[in-house]
Amino acid sequence: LEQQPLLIWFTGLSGSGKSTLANATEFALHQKGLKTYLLDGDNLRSGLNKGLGFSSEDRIENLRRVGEVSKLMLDAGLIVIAAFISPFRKEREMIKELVGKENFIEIHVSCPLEVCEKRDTKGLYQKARKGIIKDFTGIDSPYEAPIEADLKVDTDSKTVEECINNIVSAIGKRCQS
Ligand code: GGZ
Repeated sequence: LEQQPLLIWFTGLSGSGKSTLANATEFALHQKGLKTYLLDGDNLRSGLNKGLGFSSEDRIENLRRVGEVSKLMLDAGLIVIAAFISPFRKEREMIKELVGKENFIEIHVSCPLEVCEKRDTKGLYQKARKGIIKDFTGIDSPYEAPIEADLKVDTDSKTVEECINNIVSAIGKRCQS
């Protein structure tokens, strides 16, 4: 694998495993001596995107800024790993166009809603069901699954290790072409 500008985009429901896989992907790429930067809700929504909530408008603006920041980082030659629910096909498409499709890999972190809800690592699904949190993805806000992702990993039936092997091999194939 060679250092080349690349945006590795993870999309999926809350609790699907995006952050886990994004972190493990970053670790695997570091092991190969590559320079990466990880963008996710935690580091963006607390800073640059502070003040944005979860209405469709705010999610669109959140993702627009993520796209622009990613583009700057690609210009600096980094491999950017982004983990956002990014529920709308149109915005994912826009980001792909913005950075250039040759620099974009879309990974669908697929996991049934029931399983994400059962995991409920942060107790957010329970709050959403009770109506304490509004506009929660999968409950009262939509998620549009990718139709043709570069790679789909099923975190319900596969181990983290299996998913990472598939992800690294997809990245490797892309970097050769
Ligand atoms: C979805 C929410 C919501 C609502 C708070 N809907 O599983 P998490 O906790 O750690 O990750 C989720 C994160 C989603 O932020 P993103 O920036 O990835 O979303 S988007 O791409 O749609 O802009 C979740 C938490 O924020 N969270 N409220 N209502 N997720």
